[in-house]
Amino acid sequence: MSLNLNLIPEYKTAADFFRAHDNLLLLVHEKPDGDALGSVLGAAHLLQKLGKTVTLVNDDPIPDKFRFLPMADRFKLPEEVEGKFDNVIAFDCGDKRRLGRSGALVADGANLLNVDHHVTNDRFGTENLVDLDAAATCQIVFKIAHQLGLELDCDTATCLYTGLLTDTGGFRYSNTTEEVLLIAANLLKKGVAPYNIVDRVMETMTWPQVLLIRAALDTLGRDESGRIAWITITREMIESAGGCDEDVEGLVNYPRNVEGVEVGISFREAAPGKVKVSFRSKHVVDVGAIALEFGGGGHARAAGCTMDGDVDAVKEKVLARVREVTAQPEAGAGA
Ligand SMILES: [Mn+2]
Repeated sequence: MSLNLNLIPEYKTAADFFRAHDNLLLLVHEKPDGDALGSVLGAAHLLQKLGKTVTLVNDDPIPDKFRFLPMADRFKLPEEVEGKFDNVIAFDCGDKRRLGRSGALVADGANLLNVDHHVTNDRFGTENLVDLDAAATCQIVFKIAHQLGLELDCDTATCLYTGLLTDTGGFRYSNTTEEVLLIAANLLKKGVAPYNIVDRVMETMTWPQVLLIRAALDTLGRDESGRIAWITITREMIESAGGCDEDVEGLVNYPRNVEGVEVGISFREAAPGKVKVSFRSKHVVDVGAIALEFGGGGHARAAGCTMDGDVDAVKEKVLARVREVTAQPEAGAGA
C-alpha cells in the first residue's frame, strides 16, 4: 500500500530526537485515555526497537479496559521512580500542568520533546511536534515511525490503532480523514484485531456505567433555542451507581447527539466545589475557545475545563457564555 503522508518538518525533529537520546522518560496527561496510552506505548515499542531504555510514568493507574495494551504493565507511579530525567518525551498533552505530579521527574534544563495534536498546545517542549491536522497523537507516532523508516510489529500497531479508534470516536468524528483511514488500514495489515479492540475499549460497558447513563439522562436539559443541551452528574450519582469518574466519560455525547443541538455539555461534580465541564459541538461552535476562556482547553469540537463553584453556579455561568457564542451569526444560526 503506498502511503502518501503529510510530513511537516517537525517530524524530522522528532525522529532525530528519538535517535539522539537514551534513558528516556515517557509521559502523558493524567487520567490517560486511549490516545494518550496508545501513543506513548506505541512510541515505547519504537524506542525499544532503536535500542533505547524507556521509563513509563503516570499519576493515575491504567484503566482496566486499556490493560491489554502491550507494555501497559510497565507504567509506574511518580512516587515509584527515583531521580530526575534529562531526556523526556510527552505525548497527547497540551501543557505541562496536565503532566501532574509526574512533571516533577523532568530535570531542570532537560531535553523535552512535546508530541501532540491539541490546538491549545502551548509548545512547552524544548522541541515540539504539534501536528494540528492529526486526529490522534497515535497518528503522529505512526508518522514518526515512517520518518524513522521503522517497520511496525503487531504490538506497536495495536497500540496505535487503539488511539486512532478512540480519538475519532470509532472513525465517526469530523477528524476522520483519508490519512486516518489509510493508516488504520496499514495497521490492520500488521495483524491488528480490530473487533477485539473496539469491543474492549468502546463497546463493553460495566454495570455502574449503564446505571450512570440512566441517572444522567434523568437530568437532561435543553435551552429554548434547542441548540444547546446538557446533563449533570453529581458525586452522589456516581457513588450510588458504584462507579468512578471514568465511568462518566462519553456521556456528553447524549446531549450533543440530540437533533438540532449544536453544543452538548456535561457538568460533573469532580469534588465539592469543583466542576468538570465537557463540551462537544457538531458543526460550527468552537468549544475549544470557550473552554480556554474558562481555563481549560481542547479541540474545536471537543473540549473541557474544570471550574470552581457548585454545580448550579458553574452551569449558569457556562450556559450564559455558550448561549452568547451559539447565537452569533457565524455560529450558524438557522444553519
Ligand atoms: Mn489525543
